[in-house]
Order: sequence, then structure tokens, then C-alpha cells
Amino acid sequence: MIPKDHPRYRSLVARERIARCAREGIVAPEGLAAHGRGEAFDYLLSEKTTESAALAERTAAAMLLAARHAVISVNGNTAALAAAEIAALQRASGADVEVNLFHRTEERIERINRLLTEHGVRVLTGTPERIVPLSHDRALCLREGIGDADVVLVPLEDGDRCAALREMGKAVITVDLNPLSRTARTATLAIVDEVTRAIPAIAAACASLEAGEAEHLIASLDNTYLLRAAIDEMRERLAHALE
Ligand code: PTJ
Repeated sequence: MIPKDHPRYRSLVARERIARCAREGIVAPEGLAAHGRGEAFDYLLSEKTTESAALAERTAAAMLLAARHAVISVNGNTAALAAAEIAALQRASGADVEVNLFHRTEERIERINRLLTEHGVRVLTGTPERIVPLSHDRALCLREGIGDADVVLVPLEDGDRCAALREMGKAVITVDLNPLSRTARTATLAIVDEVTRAIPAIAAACASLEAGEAEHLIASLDNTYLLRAAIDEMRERLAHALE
């Protein structure tokens, strides 16, 4: 039992959840390493949503709402940390949700589908096909889901699939605490924020975008500017770390 007044309460709760979901076969063992990398970068952001991340989150909401067909692609780490938040974002944005895994097994797909459903997500299911131009199993997706989408939100992604989805002409939004990752640099829009802060912020923005704001956000989207801003925030934090 983690005491509520522990200074690292939120982080310890997230760790506990990721570890439990790894034992239950929802999170891949490799997902534990990915989580640790995320934690390190979050430290450099003081574990807070920056101004540039908040702008990216509003832009993501605009893109999801303007899409012909938006799909949220969920992996093991995202399901473990943010199942309820994904359900709320689905309600706010009308996006479809599909499970897509790097370390794919049918058993993990089923477990993640079940966890998401228990939290109120309507998960697309069907027969996956090799549609994304990749040599590994991330090529597998649903023709009527990611296959048909024009906008795909891929939190905690690996760079390969992000690039392949872009090659297919899709707009890709990612949530990745590492602004240097291939995913962040290849995405149409990278949100450098922790997934449990980012997903609710996108959902809140879906409900609060004002008339004309969505068009403006989409027209002025500049991913390189957003990544530079995130790196600047981290550099500032390091420069003043011991003051
Ligand atoms: O469930 P699977 O089989 O699809 O596998 C999922 C993982 C995460 C193992 C797989 O996609 C993977 O290997 O991802 P990478 O290449 O390690 O990339 C994950 C990125 O997410 C890294 O850049 C991390 O910094 C970042 N990250 C980790 N935890 C969080 C995060 N970003 C936001 N919020 C987090 N909680």
C-alpha cells in the first residue's frame, strides 16, 4: 500500500499498475523498460504539462474532431495506465479504438480488449490484415479501423509504425515524453507529455474548442516548433536544477 502523502505517490501508483499489468500479461516485459524511459524524461519536465504540450493537446483535439475517420491505437502500456481516460476521450471525440501491439500475441490482444471494455471503451474487433507496410506484426490492423483512418492517435509508439502510417498518407498524433525519439520527429503532431495527463487534456479540449479555433490550430501546426519548445523546457530545468 503506497501512502498518499508520499512525495512520489503518482509515480509509484503508476509503477505499481504497470508492474501488475505486466504480471497479468497486459503489458509486455519490454513495456517496463519503456515506462522507465518515460519516467526519466518526465522528471525533466517536472512531471507537469508544459505550455507547448497544452497547445499540442488542443491541436490534437482539433485534428480528431476534424477527421473523416479518427482511430485511437492502444498498446499494452497505454491500456494499463489510461483505460478510463481512453474511454472518456472516445466519448468526447467520437474516435474508434483499436488495439495494436508491437509484441503481438492473440492472448495479449484479448486481455487488453477485455480491460478496455471493462473501463467503458467500445473496442473495434475483427480479422486483422497486413495493411501497414512493415515486416513485423505491427503491419496487422483492421481494414475498417486503422486501415481506413485518416487520423491515428498512437500513444507510446515505436518509430517504425509512425513512419509507415505517414507513408500511407495518414496524419499521426503521438504522445511521447521523449522529444528526441524517431516517433516524435516523424509524427504529424507529437505531444511531449505523460499519457495520463495528455489523454484527459485532449478530451477536455474536444469539449472546449471555440468557433474557428480548430481550423486555426490545424493550419498553424508546426511539430518542429513544439519539439524545440519541449527540449528548451528540459534544458531550462537542468540549468536550474540545483538552485
Ligand atoms: O504493448 P506493445 O507490445 O505494443 O509494446 C509497447 C511498447 C511501449 C513496449 C513499445 O511500443 C515500445 O517498445 O515503445 P518504445 O520504442 O520504447 O517507445 C515508447 C516511448 O514512449 C518512449 O519514447 C518513452 O519515453 C515513451 N513513454 C513511456 N512511458 C510513457 C511515455 N510517454 C508518455 N507517457 C508515458 N507514461
